[in-house]
Amino acid sequence: RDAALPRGPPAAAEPRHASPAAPRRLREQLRAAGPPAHTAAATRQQVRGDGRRRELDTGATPAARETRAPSRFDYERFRRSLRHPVRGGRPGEDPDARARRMKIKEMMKFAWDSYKQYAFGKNELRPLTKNGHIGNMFGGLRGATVVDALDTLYIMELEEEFQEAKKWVEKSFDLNVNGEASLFEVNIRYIGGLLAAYYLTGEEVFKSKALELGEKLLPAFNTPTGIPRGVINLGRQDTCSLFSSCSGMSWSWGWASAGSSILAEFGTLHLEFLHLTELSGNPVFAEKASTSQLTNEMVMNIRKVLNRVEKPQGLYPNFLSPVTGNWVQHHVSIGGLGDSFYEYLIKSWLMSDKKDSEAKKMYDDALEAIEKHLVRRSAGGLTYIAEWRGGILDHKMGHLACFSGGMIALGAEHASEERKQHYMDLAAEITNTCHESYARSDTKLGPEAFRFDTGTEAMATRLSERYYILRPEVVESYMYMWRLTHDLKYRQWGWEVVKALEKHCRVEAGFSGIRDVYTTVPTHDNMQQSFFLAETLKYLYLLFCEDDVLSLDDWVFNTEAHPLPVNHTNFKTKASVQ
Ligand code: DMJ
Repeated sequence: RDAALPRGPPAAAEPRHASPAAPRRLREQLRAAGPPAHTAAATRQQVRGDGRRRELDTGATPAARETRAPSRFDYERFRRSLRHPVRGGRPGEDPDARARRMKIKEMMKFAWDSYKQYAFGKNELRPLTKNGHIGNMFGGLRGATVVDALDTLYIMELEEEFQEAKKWVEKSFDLNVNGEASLFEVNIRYIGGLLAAYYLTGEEVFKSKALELGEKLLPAFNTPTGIPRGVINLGRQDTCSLFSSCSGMSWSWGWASAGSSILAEFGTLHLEFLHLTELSGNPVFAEKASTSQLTNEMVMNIRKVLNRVEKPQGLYPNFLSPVTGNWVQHHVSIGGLGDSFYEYLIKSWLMSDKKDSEAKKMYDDALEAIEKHLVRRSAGGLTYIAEWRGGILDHKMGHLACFSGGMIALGAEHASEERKQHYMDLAAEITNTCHESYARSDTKLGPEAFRFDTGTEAMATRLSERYYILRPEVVESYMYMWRLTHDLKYRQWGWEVVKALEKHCRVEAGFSGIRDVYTTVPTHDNMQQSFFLAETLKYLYLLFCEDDVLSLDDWVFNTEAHPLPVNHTNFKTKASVQ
């Protein structure tokens, strides 16, 4: 989760840990296979395990793309398989809930309109200076807010705005960029956003952009273990010709110990990559993505490595070497650096229509270890999840860790009979603690991190941890807790957040994060994060919808709140390559 945000300097400024070993391996394979059949710029070749050569369409030219076979994914059949309509009001619903939902829709429209007016096509809006921000998380890609907002606009029935966003994707979303991107961020925001937009609307443009971008991420997996590195140069594939060096295409973050990869980054690919496989109609891409090759194998391979390596006390540390497949440090956290790895285990199982039992077991075992070693109760009776540093507990919980209330509730439903209630209680207690971190602040918004030591409970103790950047995790848990318990307090708590956002974060030209939640005259950070539109406003809206709007029976939300369908029917039969 969001390893790139406030933790480290930008990718471009990082010392690089090039990955010579994997390209070398690739080159050796290629040499063993003999000279290339042809060397067209847009085509590379790789050798399969069985020694046969296969072509990798880089999709570098429009002509190359046109030769792709039409998709075999049967969209209409997929839509018919959904158990509930995806959006819209329901007869007889609570008028207060409707009114609150409409207020949240107005906030979304305001956030979108402001972005459109001052920053359209840039990655984020700077609402105080009224301009756009590009940053360096997305490797030259633009329009992060457009892609992140698509499905929220659609679900909220902001039709005109959705069309504006779609048109931008069609006409201006350029994938031929050259820059260093976070594999994780591009995957959760862009691939996730495009996939969700496709599944919700059936518009081909979203699918083709997702597949094309997905291909650009594949070189990150060229490491000795197959564990991807965190940073990828999106523009460098074309320079990696058959017999020339591919090195320099991916790196580890400079701030990550000893060239390691981050658990939450390589552990947060599974949902999107399985859908890239599912949707691929391009024989070349599908071949890569099918059972034994690239995308599927890549994400399944990550699990193999994780199952092989010894876990201290059953816990998963946050840093793993992509070269040796061993842990590099013993820091464990359900917040930043670890978080969405756990989330994707339970969601992989749900998305597989409860067939991926390996993911379920990994989740169950991990949660048991977390509960035993990390979950603690404060003197004041608040349950929290501490961080673990080689056996020593740091009694701190990050805002990011607050997604775990929702995750544990989601998993509780499917726990063994004797554990169900226990996990629901744990989820409710953690969500309550996260609510306390909001309730104890002057703005009623929560800090980036809060602590349980030196007499403090659920409050930030360091100046550097007092900020709020429009993050979603607390309202995400309210949404799941509401859907799974129907306890009205979760709607009340969500409404408190709406009021606080309006009061402290709404400015003339959009919404801004604040630097200190403990003062009612907050300083704004001049940034409307794209996840505010993708997640915070979406989860708030869903909190005031009937349960069958984006029903949890039909959809799982990726870690950026982009809905991906549960695989109830085996569409792959229809969609697979001949
Ligand atoms: C989002 O990009 C995602 O939720 C990610 O998993 C964590 N960080 C941000 C929001 O806080």
